[in-house]
Amino acid sequence: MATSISSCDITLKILIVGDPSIGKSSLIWRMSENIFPTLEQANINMANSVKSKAIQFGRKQILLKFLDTAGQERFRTISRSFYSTTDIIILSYDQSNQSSFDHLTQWYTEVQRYAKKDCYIALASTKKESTQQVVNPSTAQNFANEKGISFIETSAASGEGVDELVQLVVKGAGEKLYSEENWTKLRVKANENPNSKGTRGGTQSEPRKTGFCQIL
Ligand SMILES: Nc1nc2c(ncn2[C@@H]2O[C@H](COP(=O)(O)OP(=O)(O)OP(=O)(O)O)[C@@H](O)[C@H]2O)c(=O)[nH]1
Ligand SMILES: [Mg+2]
Repeated sequence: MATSISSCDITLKILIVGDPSIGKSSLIWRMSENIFPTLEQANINMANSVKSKAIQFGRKQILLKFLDTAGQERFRTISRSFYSTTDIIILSYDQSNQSSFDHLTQWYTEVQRYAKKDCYIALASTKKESTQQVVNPSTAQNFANEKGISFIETSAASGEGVDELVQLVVKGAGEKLYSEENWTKLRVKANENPNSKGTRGGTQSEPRKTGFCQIL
């Protein structure tokens, strides 16, 4: 049964899965704090820690909680408890690493097996700005089409595609988890909000705006 979103703010848990060293932690840092972390930052304190970010959607605040797999993916398997509590799974591969793309099928099978039925799944590449591109984006797009999921190219280093990825998964998960009617009402409110006109960037004194979401 759809949960009413008129009475409560929403928390969405996000898990990024994919091969080791493809930039999962860096993408979490970029999505949550809008910075590209040093290697040390990306690795320290990520085990057992959850990064959070509040985004404003109309008059509602949505809390995004990013779960980091902290090395579990080395065995190409992740604790089932991660999957069972996650609302959004971002399947990821590195555009400069062919085998990380080749392993997507295995990751997708695992996600299908253990994720919640109403979990929203999307495909995101990493390292889009890298000069060592080996995976053709159209091949990834075909993979996504086959699975019926959306695909976005991103770079934690340059920030490309990251806001779009946040918008995509929040909208996708919202529509999947909450009734279409309630989510549509919320979207109307978002459009009424003069601060959510879709400008990207923003100054330091004003919150960064990303499409219909305003990043707090
Ligand atoms: N060029 C480029 N390098 C990146 C990008 N994102 C991450 N990296 C680099 O890729 C390496 C791995 O990044 P992490 O974020 O630690 O990757 P991870 O998938 O979390 O790695 P593990 O947790 O060890 O599996 C680091 O050297 C990062 O600096 C990116 O967008 N572009
Ligand atoms: Mg990591």
